[in-house]
Amino acid sequence: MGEENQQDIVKCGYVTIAGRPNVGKSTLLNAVLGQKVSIVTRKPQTTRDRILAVHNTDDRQVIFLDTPGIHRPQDGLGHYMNEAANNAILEADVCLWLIDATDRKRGEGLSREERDIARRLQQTGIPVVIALNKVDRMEPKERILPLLQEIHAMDIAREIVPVSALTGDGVDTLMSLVVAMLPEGPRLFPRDMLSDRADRFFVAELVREAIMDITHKEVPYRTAVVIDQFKEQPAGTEIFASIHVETTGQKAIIIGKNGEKITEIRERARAQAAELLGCPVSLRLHVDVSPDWSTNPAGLRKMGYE
Ligand SMILES: Nc1nc2c(ncn2[C@@H]2O[C@H](COP(=O)(O)OP(=O)(O)OP(=O)(O)O)[C@@H](O)[C@H]2O)c(=O)[nH]1
Ligand SMILES: [Mg+2]
Repeated sequence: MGEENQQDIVKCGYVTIAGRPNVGKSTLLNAVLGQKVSIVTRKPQTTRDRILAVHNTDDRQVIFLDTPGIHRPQDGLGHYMNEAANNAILEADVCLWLIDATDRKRGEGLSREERDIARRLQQTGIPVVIALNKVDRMEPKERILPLLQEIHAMDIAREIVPVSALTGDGVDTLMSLVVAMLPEGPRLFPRDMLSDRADRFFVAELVREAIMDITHKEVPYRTAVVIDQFKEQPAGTEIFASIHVETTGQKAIIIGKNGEKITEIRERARAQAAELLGCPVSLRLHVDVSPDWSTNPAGLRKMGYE
């Protein structure tokens, strides 16, 4: 292991997982890694930043970039998210374009937004593999055929693979095809490295995930989480985090009647953080009003989106 093994020649390269919001990009990444690196919710625009995660086996090192869903931006945060996704695509050896095969908004074939993505990918010249996700929800299975035919006719993808990131169906096949397209070389990252992010980033994300699941309407989209203190003590890790919202109304929603909401958010995030860190965690949350943080550059910077 260690030094010597890192010099082995393996299939090694960058695979960017890109696509529209909510198609299952982060679910797929977690499924391949066999652990949760990227937060997942039922709501679109969950992932806000490029997240690097490394999948090592004896014969491969796949460096995944999970990305925010490409959408029509409404504010500074939306622009930031799209740019993070587009930049990550340019880093890819292979772009894994995930499409929700069950999205009825498209009608029979690709939507206009999806055709925009196709055009952009074609312009980059980067090899594309398309995964048609959520096939577990597709009844009857033949409903996928018009979409398959349209994508096939566009000649944009080297491979088109139906998968379910949720059940794992087709994921091994997908990965074999993607890995076969990667260059050969020495590992670019240490074998024991999972991500380029520190634990405090993941804890902030877990708090945001709990908020996105527990609150509704505009609140999930106006919330950012910043870790103020992260103290590793012999008895466990003590974490102080600020939840930033834009209005006092949103603050009241997050706190809830008699503090019930914030207690629920804290308990959920604390339990997940303890699992992630493998030690007891004490989590203190504070809710702050930062007007317009999602629209102005200074606000975005303060929340770590720069
Ligand atoms: N039925 C089904 N649901 C899935 C599948 N993959 C993902 N989902 C669900 O789709 C929703 C969105 O999943 P995410 O992984 O957060 O999607 P994403 O593409 O990362 O979304 P953004 O980060 O917002 O762009 C969640 O509720 C997932 O459980 C699948 O294969 N089948
Ligand atoms: Mg995501």
